[in-house]
Amino acid sequence: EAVEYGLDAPFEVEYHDSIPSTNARARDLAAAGAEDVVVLADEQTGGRGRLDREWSSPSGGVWLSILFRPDVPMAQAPAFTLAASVAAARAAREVGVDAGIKWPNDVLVESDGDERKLVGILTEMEGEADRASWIIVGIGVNANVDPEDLPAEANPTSLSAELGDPVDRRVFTQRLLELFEELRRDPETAVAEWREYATTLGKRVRVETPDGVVEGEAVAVEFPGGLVVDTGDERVTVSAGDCDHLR
Ligand code: BTX
Repeated sequence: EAVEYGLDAPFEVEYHDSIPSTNARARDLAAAGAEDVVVLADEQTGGRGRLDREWSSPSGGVWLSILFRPDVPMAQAPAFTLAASVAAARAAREVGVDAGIKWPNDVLVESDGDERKLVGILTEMEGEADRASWIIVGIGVNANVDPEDLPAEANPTSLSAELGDPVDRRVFTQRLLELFEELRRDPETAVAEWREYATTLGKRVRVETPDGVVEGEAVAVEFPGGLVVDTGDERVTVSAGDCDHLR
């Protein structure tokens, strides 16, 4: 199904039927001096997740990267990841898919303890500590894709699989971009809404951070996106890592 995007976004939108990775393309555009651009693709042949993992991106998804140059310290970049996950979860909810957020960046559909992955977000940045030069927020939504075409070990799902019908990708993408634009400028609302959608809070978690493993109860999320874990001895705020929900 070809998509006539014609987005009415506050950005320039560059559309590709097929591209290795919209994040990689946005990085090239950033290096060439571009300011605000959205790169959007129907299919990615070399989609990337965090830590250089593969992100499976068959035709029918919404694979996009938003390049912008906010005047913020690099340490605030996680706030944009958080805004993106809230935007994606709300856009999914608006089309009828009851999405939740697993810290820090997974948007998933949960039922009976089963967590099915719907969206992945990869934020990249460059600049000086006190001022990012550019930020790229990559959002991958399994929109109209068959979960059987995605890696089974990730327990993936898609909007079309949850709904039983394809979504209008133009409308969905337009809304996703609008919500992201709104929420990235309004971190208080983003954090409050994150808390509302969070499936992580109140759960026992095991977080693998770059500095080691933290295990305990997830008790809060703090601006710009840290997770507060009560280990029993102390409260630790982790700002990045892979999080597992424990039973
Ligand atoms: P992540 O590191 O949290 O998740 C990557 C893991 O998710 C993979 O190792 C695999 O197990 C699983 N996985 C791979 N593809 C899918 C999929 N389609 N659905 C569900 N699970 C999957 C998440 O990284 C960040 C992903 C960002 C993707 C966007 S798409 C647009 C932009 N361009 C690009 O190359 N990446 C971003």
